[in-house]
Amino acid sequence: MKLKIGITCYPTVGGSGVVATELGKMLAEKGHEIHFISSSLPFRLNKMYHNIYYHQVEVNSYSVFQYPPYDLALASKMAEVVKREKLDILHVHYAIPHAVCAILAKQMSGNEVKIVTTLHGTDITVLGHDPSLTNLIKFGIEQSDVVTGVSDSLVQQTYDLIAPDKEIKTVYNFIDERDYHKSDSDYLKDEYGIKDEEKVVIHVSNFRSVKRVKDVIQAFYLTQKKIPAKLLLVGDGPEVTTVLNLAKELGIDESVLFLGKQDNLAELYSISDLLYLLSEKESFGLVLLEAMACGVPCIGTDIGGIPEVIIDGETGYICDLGDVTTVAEKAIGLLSDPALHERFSKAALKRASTDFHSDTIMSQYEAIYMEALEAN
Ligand code: GMT
Repeated sequence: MKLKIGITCYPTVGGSGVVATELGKMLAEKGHEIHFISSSLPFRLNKMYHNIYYHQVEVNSYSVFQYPPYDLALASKMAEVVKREKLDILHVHYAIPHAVCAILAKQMSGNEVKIVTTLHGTDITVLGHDPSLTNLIKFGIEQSDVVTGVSDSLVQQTYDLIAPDKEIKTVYNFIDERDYHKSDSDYLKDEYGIKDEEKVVIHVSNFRSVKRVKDVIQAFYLTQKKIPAKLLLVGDGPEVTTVLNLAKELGIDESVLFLGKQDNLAELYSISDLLYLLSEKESFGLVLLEAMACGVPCIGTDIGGIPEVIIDGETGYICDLGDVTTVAEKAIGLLSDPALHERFSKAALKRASTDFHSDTIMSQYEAIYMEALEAN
């Protein structure tokens, strides 16, 4: 059955926007009609699809409003699109504000459309601690027809923090395998001045404090004492200056290459030997999956959904939060043993292409849409 699906996400660079956009593209390829309803064009929507439409939410700052009313403008646009295009499903990413906007839009448009809400992490793990928002998040979850979370850990945290009277299903994130695969991009090593004998460690994030990028620098500092290596820092955000200052203080600024935001990540993963993701909050860690799909083993913290993505001792290692010494020990062991590295790399590739394959995840979402349509 072909469906008409509205998708709302924050379309800026970030895991939830990436997943929502890739989902829309893949559903369109399966013949569904997709309507993105968001404040700007999702940044990964870089190709023409005859069955993908984009409806822009205009947020006007009339002087009558003290703050521009994004939520109301979105709900109003959702209701308009639901009615005009006869949407079957509104799939919203984030409980607040998006699920709450969808509930309003559903009421405004005659209560026919079904709401599927996907929780991504920060909506629960950060906002869920704010007592002034807990009831609103609970309302958004309970009034949705079906709710999903991107890891078992996030689902559990949602029950612990918000206690909604609603089943939440885990549907893991996925990537487009056509974009993420190992490529021959060794020329980049020359261009970045990486010597043949040097190993490459990579970290990709939005450099917010929860990503603990200073721990990445500390772990790399210990790693490069034993193994000649370069660290690629990819992304941008509030902690960049502090992080680069730390690299300078430790005397390793020559070995730390800050690349800023980049598009062709598969090429960077393809020249990398190891990825560090040492966050203090992480509901899934999409970059882990991207790296694994390019054959890169990962070291992550024992936090949130990270241990559901990395299999400790098989596709990488799990270390305690802040334990940079163990991170470095594990990294040195892996980077100095080519046979072990090869085994981890193959296992990472296999895991990315089986348990998290886009076909599997897409089928789960399609089943969820059918379940939502059957809900009263
Ligand atoms: O990582 C971020 O800070 C961005 C955030 C977002 O909302 O896009 O990412 C969250 O959703 C991603 C996609 O589901 C997950 O892979 C990230 O782990 C999650 N971030 C956190 O939980 C901090």
